[in-house]
Formats: sequence, C-alpha cells, structure tokens
Amino acid sequence: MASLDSPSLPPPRATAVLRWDIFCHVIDNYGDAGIAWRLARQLVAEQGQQVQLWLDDLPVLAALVPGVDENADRQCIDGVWLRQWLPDWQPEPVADVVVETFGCNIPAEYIDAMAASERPVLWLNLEYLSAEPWVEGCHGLPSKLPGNLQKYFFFPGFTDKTGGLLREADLLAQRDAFQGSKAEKIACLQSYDVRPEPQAMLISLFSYEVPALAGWLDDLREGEPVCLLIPQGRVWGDVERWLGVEALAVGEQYRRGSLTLHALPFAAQDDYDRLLWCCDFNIVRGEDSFVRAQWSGRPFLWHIYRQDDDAHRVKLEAFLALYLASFSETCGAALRQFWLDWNTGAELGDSWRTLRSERTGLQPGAQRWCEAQSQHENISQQIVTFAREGLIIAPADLA
Ligand code: TRH
Repeated sequence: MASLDSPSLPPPRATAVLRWDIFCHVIDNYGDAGIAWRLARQLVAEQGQQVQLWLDDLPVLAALVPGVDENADRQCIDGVWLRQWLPDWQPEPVADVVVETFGCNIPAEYIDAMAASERPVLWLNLEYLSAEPWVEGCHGLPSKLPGNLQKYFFFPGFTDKTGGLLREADLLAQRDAFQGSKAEKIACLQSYDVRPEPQAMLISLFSYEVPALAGWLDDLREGEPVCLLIPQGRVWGDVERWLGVEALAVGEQYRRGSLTLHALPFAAQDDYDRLLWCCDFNIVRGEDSFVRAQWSGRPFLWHIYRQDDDAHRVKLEAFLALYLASFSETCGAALRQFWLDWNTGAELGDSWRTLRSERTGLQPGAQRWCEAQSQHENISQQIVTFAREGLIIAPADLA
C-alpha cells in the first residue's frame, strides 16, 4: 500500500443522495458477493443512496439472494441495481463514489473515465476484515496514484478507529424478537424438518474441510444430545466419510448415538441468520458468516480462511485477543483452545469436552461481545459519512 498523510477532512456537506458503483470480483465461495450485496442493500435501504452493484459471478449471489436472475444484464433487487460485470466493459457514466471490494481491479476504461470526470469522484477500496492493530492506522488513508486520482482505504474492524462491521439497523431488534419467541424458533427449525429433543444442544456447522472432524463427531455421538445442522457445502465430504455414505442429500437426517445430523439446504442469506439465532453454538467461516455469528449473540467457532503464508494465524490471534476479553479466564481459554485445534487440524475431543464444561459462561460472554460491538457505527453509516466528507476535498488539498 502506498502512503500517506491522513488529510484533515472538512465537515460533511449536506445530506445529498450520492450515486455509488460497487465492484465485486468473486474470488471463490460466497463471502465476496455476500459482503458486497449487504453493503449495497444497506446503502439503499438505510442511507437512501443510489447504488449499482457490478458483479462478475451472478450465480453466486443468486444462491444467497432470492429473486436474482443469473443471466440478466441489469436488474433491480431491493432497490439495488445489479449489473453483470462482463470482461468486455462498455462505457458507463461514472458514479460519485466508486467502491472496489477487496482490491478487485476495476475496468481500466472506467478508471480513465474517473480521471477525466469534471465532477469529483471518490474512489474507495473496501478491505478485508481484520482485528489486527495496524488496521486502525490505515483506515481512511489515501493512496497516491498517477494523475489526479486518489484512492482511499476503508477498513472494517472492531474498534472506533475502524470502519465498523456490516449490521442492518434493525438486525438486533429482529434477533431479539426472534430469540424471545419459542414459536418462531420451532417454526424456523421445522421449515428444515428439524425437530430436536428439548434438551439437545443445537449446533450449526458451516466450515471448510476439517481433517479431524471424524474424531469430533465420534465424541458428539457419546456425549449429551446434540443436534447438528449442516448446510450444504464444503464440509459435507468429511461428514459423508464419517457416516459411510456416498453422498448426502438435502433433507436427510442421521442418528448416531446421542448425535442427530441434518443435511440442510444452503439457505437464503436472511434465513441463514435465523438459523444462527436458533443455535446454541455456531461454527462459521470466512468473513461474512463470521460477522453474522457475532450478531447472533451466541458463542461460536471461526474456521478462518487459510492463507498461504499463514497470515490467517495472526488474524485469528488478533481477533481472539479482543473477543476473549468478554469471557471469564477459564471460558476464554477453553474457547481459544477449541478454535486453535479446529484451525490447525488437531484432534478436537479434549478441547471440545473442556469447552462444554464451561458452557454456562459461553452465552453471557457472547452477548457481552455483541452488545459492545453494536455500540460502534456500522459500515454503511461510516462509509457514507466518509464519502460525503471526501467528496468536498479538491485533489489539490491532498497534495
Ligand atoms: O463462503 P466464504 O468462505 O467466503 C469468503 C470467500 O472465500 C472469500 O474469497 C474470502 O475472502 C472470504 O470468505 C474471507 O465465507 P463467508 O464470508 O462466511 O461467506 C458465506 C456467505 O454465505 C455469507 O454471506 C452467509 C452466506 N450463507 C447463506 O446465505 N446461506 C447459508 O446457508 C450459508 C451456510 C451461508
């Protein structure tokens, strides 16, 4: 990253409606599209902005959002103009704010048009989420580019000095209403044909491949009743091997000792939230489900996205350093060990049993963390403020 003096920003201009172009390149899985979509939807619904989302893999978004037509060049969903980002870029008017998600390369022709624009254009890169301390120092910094163009780094994060987290304004109220209603929970579970024994611990499992999963499932088979809900995805292969079945099918259920497993469909994003709200413990991954698990107010395990140079280990530790402060020492130590074992492919039995012995402290700790995080402004609020402030700075002011 080039760098950079942090300019002192003038006060925001009036509450103008800005036009936004958000670009998203799907690298793999669902997180890139899921995050770009949430941001776009919140900018429209909660900030009254005009948003186009340019996506180069509509089928991925179609898996998350009902009603998306995988082939349409242009469609409006929940007020967001969804555009196919095709390799052959056709000239388009430049927006007021241009967001490239996760360093995706926006089309060269579009950058030329930004450089030639007579109106000011603000160019932001929305970065990956990390709890590492350096993020605070880099959030909001400009990067110098040739010519008049300027790009700013917008970092999500967990402290006041970062851009915050994606959270819909009414999310926690909706969650509270849901979690306060036994009927809602039963209806949600029944929609997947799940009818757990009353005393069973409910766990959702959405992770990458897990080498030691078989040992953990062996353990669950022997212990107190557990109902394991497994949306279709990459972990299914490990589950199939353990069950000794060739291929799981959505809707199937298996009983092994005190463990009941349910092969769930991959749900729409909003339905997946409710599934997380139902469970006593959630296993999540990547970036977006990781954040949603935090908003569920329930304890969870994060299967972090692997990076070649082991950078994910640093990210994991950085998050644990913040998160575990909401738990008692013994509870935090138990969580930490289970997270580390899961993420390093170690055997899971011992750390799981220790974690279960700490279970009375898990839920209050998860709630404390969620409550504290909800005090920060969310990304859509912060990015709009940032854009309004940025747009009245002339490039010369930044020299
Ligand atoms: O799918 P992920 O692993 O996605 C990403 C990408 O791999 C990306 O390249 C990487 O940079 C990033 O992780 C860190 O995990 P994530 O981020 O949790 O995204 C999953 C999305 O799928 C999230 O929006 C929730 C959604 N989802 C549903 O909508 N329904 C479901 O049933 C499930 C299980 C998930």
